[in-house]
Amino acid sequence: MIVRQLQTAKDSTRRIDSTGWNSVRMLLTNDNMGFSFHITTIYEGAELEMHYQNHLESVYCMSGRGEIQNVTTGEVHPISPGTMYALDKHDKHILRGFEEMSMACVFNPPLIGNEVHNDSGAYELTAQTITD
Ligand code: 9YT
Repeated sequence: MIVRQLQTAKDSTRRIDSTGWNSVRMLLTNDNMGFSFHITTIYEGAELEMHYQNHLESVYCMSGRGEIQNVTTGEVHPISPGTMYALDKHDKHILRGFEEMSMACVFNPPLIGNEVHNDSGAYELTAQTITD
């Protein structure tokens, strides 16, 4: 069994900071769960264009408000506490935070460690492993 505390993980290398967001990577590849699990904070005013070409991602909003736009179709969906979205088609999207949002995110295949978005908004399948 694996048990970790968000507060402890936040103060470790599991916390990744990037422009407009930070992510605390609670479960990663080397936990052998078949997915990774992150608690991500999207900052107020963030506008993030992403395209996870190598991963499937599901996101659940725990707090805050924003929206997600499907870049291909132009469709916009509001996000508030209780909203889940799944990028089942590797959908290119723009995530906007109208307020700071706290999100629970799952990635398949699991992230390895310290991934941040590349120029096309994807995570590469290589990264530095986090062990603790
Ligand atoms: C919700 C979202 O896609 N945020 C970007 C960060 C990502 N979820 C991560 O690495 O945890």
